[in-house]
This record gives sequence, C-alpha cells and structure tokens, in this order.
Amino acid sequence: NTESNSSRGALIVLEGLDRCGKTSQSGRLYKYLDEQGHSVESWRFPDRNTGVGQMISSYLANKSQLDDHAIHLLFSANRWEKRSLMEEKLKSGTTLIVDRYSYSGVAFSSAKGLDIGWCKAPEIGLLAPDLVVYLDISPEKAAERGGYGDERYEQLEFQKKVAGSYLALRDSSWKVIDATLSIEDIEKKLREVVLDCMMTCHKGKALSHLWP
Ligand code: NYM
Repeated sequence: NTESNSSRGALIVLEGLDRCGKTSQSGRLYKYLDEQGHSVESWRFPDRNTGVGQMISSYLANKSQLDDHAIHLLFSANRWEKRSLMEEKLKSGTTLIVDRYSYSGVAFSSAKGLDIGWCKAPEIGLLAPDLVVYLDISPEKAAERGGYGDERYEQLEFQKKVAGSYLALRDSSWKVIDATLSIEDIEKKLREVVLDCMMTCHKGKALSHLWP
C-alpha cells in the first residue's frame, strides 16, 4: 500500500451531552466526506456489537447492575478491544469519525463521584484524537429536545454533573461548536474544522497517545 507511507487518516472525536446532536452530525459528516471521495468510517463508543459492548448495553438499559468502577473499566475495555483496528485504519489512510470516546468515559464516571485521575488511568495508551469537537448545549436545552430515552444517565440532574465534568476536561485544543445553531450551520462549522485537521494529518502529523 503506497498510501500508508505518505498519508494517514485523522482520528476525529465528537463529544457532548446526551441529545446534543452528535449522532446526526457524525452521520452527516460521514456522508459528506464519503461523497467527496475520502476514505472514511463512522465509529461509535460504546461499540455495542462486541461481548463487552453487550454487557455495557444491558447495564445502560437497566437490565443489569454493576459497580461504578466495574462499568467504567468495561467502557474502557470496549475502547481497548478496538484499538489495534483503529490504528490499522488510520495508518492505511482511513479517517475515523468517532461518536464519543475516552472523554465520555471520564465525564460520565466522574459525574458519579469517581476520582478523575482514577477515571483517566485506564485510558492511558489509547490513541489520542487529532481533533475533539464538543457540541455545546446546556443540560436544560438538551432536555427540551424531545425528551431523553429510558437509558441510565438520561436525566437532567445527572446531565448537569456531566456538563461540569466535561468543562473540567476541556482544553484549548478542543473545538467547541454551539449545538443550538441550525443543523446546517453546525454541519458547516464541523466540516471546516474537520477538513483542516485531515489536512494536517495528511501532511504527516504523528499519531499520539492519551493523555497528551
Ligand atoms: N458513556 C459512553 C459512558 O458512560 N462512558 C463511556 O465511556 C462512553 C463511551 O453511555 N449516555 C455513556 C454516555 C451515554 C451512554 O452512549 C450511551 P450513546 O452515545 O447514547 O450510545
């Protein structure tokens, strides 16, 4: 594969509260990049298709109970089990758009009161995103959006804590987009930052690891 020496794909992560619009935006972004002829895949965490993912899914649906630390480690394991494939894809030139990543892991678990350093530890060594886009919405506004589902964590009081945790995690490298703008405006802003990041990776920016 001649491409693998000259260019790699970008690891793009979308983060935000439940109902912030991440999933529809990652779908639209995927479609756009694909139509432009880029090699691109749409991923999400939790990946509910693996054995670990099924345990997570059952926990989120309130069909099983787990200690807060144990479920935290399962979410992390779910990323570790995809790590080598992720690296392979990126190195072969495929850009990955990932709906939630380690930041969700830390934000949701630390919102339950777990120590943030403890929450970050199992993520050490995973691939670091080239770009983190945070779709910013207040918990109140998000709650107004056609209501939450029945899954664990989808409650206003808890989402307020998650918002606080995200704020503590954010750094200056994150691109924050106002998630209350129109779908088209968000899409446009998202495309701009993503194309810019893809160019940087294409030019030879090295892959790095968490936590930078
Ligand atoms: N979630 C997601 C976590 O608590 N830890 C994690 O590491 C990840 C990736 O799972 N409310 C939470 C956030 C969501 C829930 O995600 C399911 P989604 O995007 O609704 O499938």
